[in-house]
Amino acid sequence: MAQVYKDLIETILTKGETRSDRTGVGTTSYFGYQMRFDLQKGFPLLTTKRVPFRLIVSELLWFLKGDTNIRYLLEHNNHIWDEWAFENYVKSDDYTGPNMDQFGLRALEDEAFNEVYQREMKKFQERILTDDDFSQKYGDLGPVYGKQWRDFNGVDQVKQVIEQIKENPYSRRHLVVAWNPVEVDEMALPPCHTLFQFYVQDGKLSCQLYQRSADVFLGVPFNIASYALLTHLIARECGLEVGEFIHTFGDAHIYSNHIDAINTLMERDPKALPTLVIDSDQSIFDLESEDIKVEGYHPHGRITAPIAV
Ligand code: UFP
Repeated sequence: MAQVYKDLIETILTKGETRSDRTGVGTTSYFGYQMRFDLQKGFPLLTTKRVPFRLIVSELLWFLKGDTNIRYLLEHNNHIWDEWAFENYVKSDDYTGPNMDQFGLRALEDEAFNEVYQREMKKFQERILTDDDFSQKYGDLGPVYGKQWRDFNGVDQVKQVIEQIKENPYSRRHLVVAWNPVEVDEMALPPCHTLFQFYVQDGKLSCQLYQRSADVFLGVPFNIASYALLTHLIARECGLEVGEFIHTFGDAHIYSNHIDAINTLMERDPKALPTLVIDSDQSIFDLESEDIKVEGYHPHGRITAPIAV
C-alpha cells in the first residue's frame, strides 16, 4: 500500500507540472491517475507516517449521519473542518475581531499573526460547542458531503445504494454523487471526492472513487483510509466481503511547502498493514466512533506539514 502511494508521489514529481493554485501556495500537479488497493490484504492506512485514524472514523460517521455542522466533529475532538467554518464566520458582519483575511497563508508566514489567529480560532471553537444559535449559524458548512449523501435534492443516496446492492448486486448503477451543481456555490468547500461507485463480484464489494482534486501529502492518506472504511461498512451492511478500493484522481498535486515532508516519507520503508475491527451489532447509521478500531498499526512517526486553506 505504502509502495502504491510512493509510486503516485514519484509520478507527480517526475511527470507533473508546476502550477499556481487557488490557495497561493503553488503545486506540482499531475492530471489523471489511478491506484488500486486489495482490501483483503490489510487495511490501507499509511505506515510511512502516522495517520490519525480516529479522525477518519469520526468524519466518516459524521458524513453518514447526514450532518454538516462541525459541532459533532468538535465534540469528537476532530478539527479537520474548523478552518472552513471559521472562514465563513470571519467574513461575516458578526465578526468584529482582528482582520483575518487570508488567515491560512498568513498564519504560516507571520508568527505574531499566528498567535492572534490561534486565539480567535479557540474562541470560535468554544462558541460552536456552547452557543446553539452561534453553532447553527456558523458551525454549518452548507450542503457538503453529509447533506448530498443522505439528501441530494430529497434522495437518500446511501440508503438507496445499500438497498440496490442487496437486491441487484450486479447492477452498474451503484453510484453516490457528492457534486451537486445546484448547491455547490453554497458549500464551504466544493467536494473533492465527487463520486463513488460500488461493484460486486464473487461475494466481494469493491468501491471506486473519483477525486477531482487531491492534496497528496495531507489529504490522500486520509481519503484512502476513509473510503476503505466506507467500503468495509457498506460491505458489512450488505453481508459481503471486501474487494478492492480503486482511487482515481483528477488533479493530484503536491504543495511546494510539502516537499521536505515528502522527501522524509520517501526515505522510509513500509511496514505491515493493520486490520480493521468493528466491535458492534449496530447498523451503519448508528455506529459510534469507539466501535471502530485498527489493530496492529505500528507506523513510522508523524510528519507535520502546513495545510493550504
Ligand atoms: N483536499 C484533499 N482531500 C480532501 C479535501 C481536500 O486532498 O478530502 F477535503 C485538498 C485538495 C486541494 C484542496 O488541495 O484540498 C481543495 O482545494 P480546491 O477546491 O481548490 O481543489
